[in-house]
Amino acid sequence: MLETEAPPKAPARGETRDGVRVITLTNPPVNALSFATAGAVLHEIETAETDDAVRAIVITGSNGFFSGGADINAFAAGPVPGGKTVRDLVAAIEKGAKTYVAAIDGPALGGGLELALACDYRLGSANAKVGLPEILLGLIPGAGGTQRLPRLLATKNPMNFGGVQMALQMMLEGKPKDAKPAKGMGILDELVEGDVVAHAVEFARAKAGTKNRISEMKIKIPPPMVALAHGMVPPEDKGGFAAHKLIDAMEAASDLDYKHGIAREFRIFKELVTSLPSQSAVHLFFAERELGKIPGLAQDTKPKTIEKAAVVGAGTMGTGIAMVFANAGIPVSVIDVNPEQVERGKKNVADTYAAQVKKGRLTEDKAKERVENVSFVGAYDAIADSDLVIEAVFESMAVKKEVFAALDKAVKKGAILASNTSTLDIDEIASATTRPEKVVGLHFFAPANIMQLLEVVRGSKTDVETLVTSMALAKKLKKKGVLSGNAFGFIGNRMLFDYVREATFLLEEGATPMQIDNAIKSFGFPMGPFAMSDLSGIDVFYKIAQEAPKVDYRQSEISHRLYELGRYGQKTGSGFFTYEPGKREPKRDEDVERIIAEESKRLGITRRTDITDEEIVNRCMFALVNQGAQLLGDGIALRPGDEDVVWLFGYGFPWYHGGPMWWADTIGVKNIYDQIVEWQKTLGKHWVPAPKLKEAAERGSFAPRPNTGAFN
Ligand code: 3H9
Repeated sequence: MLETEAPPKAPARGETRDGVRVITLTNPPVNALSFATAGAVLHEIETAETDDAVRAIVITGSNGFFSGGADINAFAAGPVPGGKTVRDLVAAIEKGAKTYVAAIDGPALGGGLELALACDYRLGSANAKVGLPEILLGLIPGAGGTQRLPRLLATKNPMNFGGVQMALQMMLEGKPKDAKPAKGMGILDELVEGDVVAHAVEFARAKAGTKNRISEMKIKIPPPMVALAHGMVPPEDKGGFAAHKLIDAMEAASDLDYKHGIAREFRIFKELVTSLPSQSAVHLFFAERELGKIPGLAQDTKPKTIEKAAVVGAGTMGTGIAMVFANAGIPVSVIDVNPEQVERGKKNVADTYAAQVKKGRLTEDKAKERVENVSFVGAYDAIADSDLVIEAVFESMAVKKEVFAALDKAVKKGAILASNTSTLDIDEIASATTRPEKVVGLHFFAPANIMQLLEVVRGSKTDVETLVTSMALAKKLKKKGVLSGNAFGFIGNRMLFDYVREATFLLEEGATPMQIDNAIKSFGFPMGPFAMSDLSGIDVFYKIAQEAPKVDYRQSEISHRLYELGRYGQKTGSGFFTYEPGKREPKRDEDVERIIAEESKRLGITRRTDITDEEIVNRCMFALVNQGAQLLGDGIALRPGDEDVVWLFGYGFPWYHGGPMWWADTIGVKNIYDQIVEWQKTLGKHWVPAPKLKEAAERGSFAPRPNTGAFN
């Protein structure tokens, strides 16, 4: 009698080919091992195990995926009574009597690789990719990965504990390995050209009757290596919770036999799956995948192919953007009339790629190809046939309008004209052209070739094709494309202005730049607001302030005074802090503290000595959340998750807090609302609770909360 029954529409199928049963996962798009899929595969395994005509079993996936792992939706939804998981599959294979071969075409990730590791052999196509990325979800592998991968790699690479290190690094980084390195490491037994399943069937038939269980391999992990590993990952409360647990689980592979090792691994997995950092990471995983889903856009609009691009402005931003296109294999021309700027731009491109070659990140050939993909030109005629032009000139409406008028005349009809403005009105820029429907904001973050965020700003006349093309382009450029409405500062900077406003008001009330930056860093940001201002340039913020809409509450003069003193930040060696030549470490500056005290006096503010880190964090974060809520209400941001993605990839918000809006939910959005109502009375009229904040407070959260029950 079988334990499981085949569900009516099974997300797995089985067929016998001359004594070999081929079990194929058929759960599009990535063959995630949902309860239903695991149940169907288990049914197939049990059927095959009891069928005397079957001598060996091949497990494979469909649609170019082996499996994307356990169904991440299930972590939020919680357990289903009697629901099967990848753990049941791994256990069934472990106790099975037949020979198992995994035929891997495409990604085998997380539970997908764990399923393959439970098999006796693994064959991969050239497209195979194997990895245990659970750490990126604040988890550890929970279906034997921490026990099998180290055993396998230590056995295949015994010299100097090299295999143990490989396994540890692979699980701590969460980055998958391509087929070739995976074969080199010993994860794949064979690399197959052509039909990997057909080859696996032959292989399985030849190996039928043999067992090669990784669980029986022995491993020794030296204690100093464990101690070293703990020392290399972030502290538990700074995003390192799962990393430390992963090292603990892996240690069990050395200290305990397999049976006890997987029990420990699963105990840790269950603890992590309901932990806040993991729930935050899962939230961000799905928020990222929501980005492209834009309500109201016709599904049948096809993006235009961008075959040739151009960038106006050979400054750091312009050349950075050009390199993003070159990296994606799209030829790009950079136009600038200033020959010195062009020379600097060329040097920037050449130096950046040379540095990547030096660091071993790029081959000489690839670097050459990319350098050649970027050409520098001096006149608009040379970019007339571009499909897309991105303007990256000085942040001034007058200058931008001039550039757009010229582009409109010079560049072919139908081409998209984009602005890299970080704040300005896209509609006004578009008004300088005869094709406002083809004008869009593409706001890259500096350094453009490194930062992953791209705000796609929709003007009131931007047409659907331009939007769809821009969102598809973001994917092609390997950026997180977030759609924003057209408001001063869009999503990211609009929220930033309120955050910086509050930090600066705290200065006037009694805090110091160092105190504020340290408090924000202890929350988990890589740098505080004042080190960030110094990095971005106080002159940049000053110019933005000139174009900002006027507000009816007090405006801090501190950064204006620094600007007047020529203290622009890191580039001038001083700003809110001072910097030793060639160094980036901010140092306290008493002159700045004197200026701040003068400002407090001028404003009639009695400086307080009781400002705590908690007050600093709350005021800065609540400012972010309140503006985030305002932007939702104004229709500038589509979803709270989009704002979280913006702050994660554009501003260094700590992933383990899940983004400002998610974090608000975790600490209780009603608490934030009540506090803001209170601050409106005590701190001033700049604290106005946004209507969407009030709504969320009444409802209990911005977004539905995940189930926090145990995982079976
Ligand atoms: C795990 O395995 C735990 C075990 O150790 C233990 C268990 C006991 N589940 O990214 P894409 C969806 S933890 C559910 O745009 P790509 C995704 O949401 C898991 N759904 O495509 C999207 O849906 P929609 C460890 C998943 O080609 C669609 O698939 N595994 C899952 O650029 C397409 O996704 C991982 O962490 C999933 N596991 O990249 C792998 N994976 O269309 C996470 C994807 O409705 N996944 N979806 O928006 C990935 O890294 C990438 O999605 C992958 C495909 C490389 C697979």
